[in-house]
Amino acid sequence: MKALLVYPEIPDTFWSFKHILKFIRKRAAHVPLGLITIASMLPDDWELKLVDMNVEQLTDEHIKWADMVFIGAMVIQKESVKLVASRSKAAGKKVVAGGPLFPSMWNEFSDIDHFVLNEAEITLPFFLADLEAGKLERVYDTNEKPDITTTPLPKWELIKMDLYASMSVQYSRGCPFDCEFCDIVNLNGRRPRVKSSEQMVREFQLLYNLGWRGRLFIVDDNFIGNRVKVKAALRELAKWQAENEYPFSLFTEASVNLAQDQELMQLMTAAGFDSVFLGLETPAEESLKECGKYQNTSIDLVEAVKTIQQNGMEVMGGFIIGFDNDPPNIFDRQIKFIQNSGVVKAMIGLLNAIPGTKLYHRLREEGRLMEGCTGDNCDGSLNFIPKMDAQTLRDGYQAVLNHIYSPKEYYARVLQFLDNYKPIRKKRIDKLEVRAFFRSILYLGILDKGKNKIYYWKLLIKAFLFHRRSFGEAVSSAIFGYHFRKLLQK
Ligand code: B12
Repeated sequence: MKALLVYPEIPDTFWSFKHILKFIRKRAAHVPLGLITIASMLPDDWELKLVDMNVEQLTDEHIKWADMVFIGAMVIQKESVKLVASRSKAAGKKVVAGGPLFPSMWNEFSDIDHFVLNEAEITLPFFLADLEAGKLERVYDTNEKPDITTTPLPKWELIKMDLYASMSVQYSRGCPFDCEFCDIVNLNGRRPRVKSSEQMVREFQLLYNLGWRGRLFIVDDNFIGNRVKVKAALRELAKWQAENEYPFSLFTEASVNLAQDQELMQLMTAAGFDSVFLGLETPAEESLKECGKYQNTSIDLVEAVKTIQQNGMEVMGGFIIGFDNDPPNIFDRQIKFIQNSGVVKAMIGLLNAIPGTKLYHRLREEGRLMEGCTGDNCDGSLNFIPKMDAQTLRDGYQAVLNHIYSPKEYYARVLQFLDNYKPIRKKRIDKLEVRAFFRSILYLGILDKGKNKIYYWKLLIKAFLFHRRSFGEAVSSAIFGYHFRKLLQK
């Protein structure tokens, strides 16, 4: 069997970091971990090829080569999935699909023959057994949540590592919280399931042996969902990182209660974490309650961000506008909230009702749901009728983006962050970063518009004089600012 694994195109979004990639000569920020994980679950005697359309083109030759085309995707890749499926179908190939896009939307894809839904550790063996027996069904599904200590190591040899800015490893699945807009409760459940510490060390060692050095994304829903177990794993990973001279700088996603656990923050930085993404969402307490994000109501969110920064990790934040309870002054409040927190990389989105979420079901019951969830929370689209006038909401949202990503406010936020950030160890500067630095001088210090150049040089000088240990963060923040300006300002 010749199986072609295809990862469809992700449009230019907040997370694609497309405008940054030219600074570091990479084609994509992240690897398709789901696909290379299922690749290890396919029979040993199958021939496999992977095409990640974010780093290379899917050609007719690729499709012609295959007996079966396997597609993995999340909502944002929906349009590209349809094109890949129809091209494969037209070439007479069987098309199989899995990944977070499909559990709640599989019946929208008529060109896909078989769906292997939810976690493949459970559903893929049934598909493979039926394939062997020659009696395939259209949908393979389960409510069961597998023990991920049995998940195999990803098939990294399918990935052209040089083309990516970071690699990915997963430690846990599931999140104990139950936020109304999030898909995780449905997909991965509320009881966090974790890998063993030894398994994590094996995953790190494999990437190290394959020559990877640099950024490593721990792609968990909430890395600190099981605090006892994660602390044990972090002790092992810290030991491994120290023995190998910290080859990987780690980042992940977590809940805001991280700020209340000093030991956990220390263990994370000891293991090499230098940044963490938090769902901060909104300063409006009534909106936090509305979406069930109670964990954010019992804590001062701005202080929590500062505590984490002081403990050696940059905080990236997710913010949402468009809750039913958002007051009319939400736009100004979000601006102040973001500026005060010093969250440089602030992902501000309009609320999206992703199919399958509790929010989606509530809005449908209330007759407020509209067609067309793009999956991109930063494209200004709405797939429901908001309580606030829709145009006021869109205009206000765009005004927030224009304000916080204006060079003046953005660079002020970077300085605010540098004032507060206490890096634990000096950043390793590699060839890639030196190249990015020189390119930033060219694009931001020479070719950028008048005033923007001044902000850039002011930042570099201040960082050099007062924040020398964080100089790398200052440069990379300036580069990220360029991506956000290009993408989000109108
Ligand atoms: C890493 C990650 C990203 C990375 C993507 C990296 C990449 N190259 O894909 C980045 C940071 C770019 C990202 C961005 C976004 N993401 Co994201 N992301 C994740 C995260 C945390 C982990 C994904 C992962 O690698 N998991 C590890 C692998 C092993 O698991 P998996 O992919 O689910 O694969 C398993 C099964 O799904 C299945 N499977 C997967 N593929 C295939 C293929 C076949 C053929 C088969 C048979 C089976 C199969 O088998 C695997 C083993 O069980 C997930 C949450 C999660 N736990 O999955 C959210 C998640 C996928 N993201 C989500 C969302 C909403 C987004 C954003 C829209 C967020 C936003 N608000 O802007 C953006 C959109 C993209 C963009 N560019 O802007 C949603 C998707 C919802 C949906 N129904 O599609 C998720 C589920 C999180 C959530 N809270 O709801 N994301």
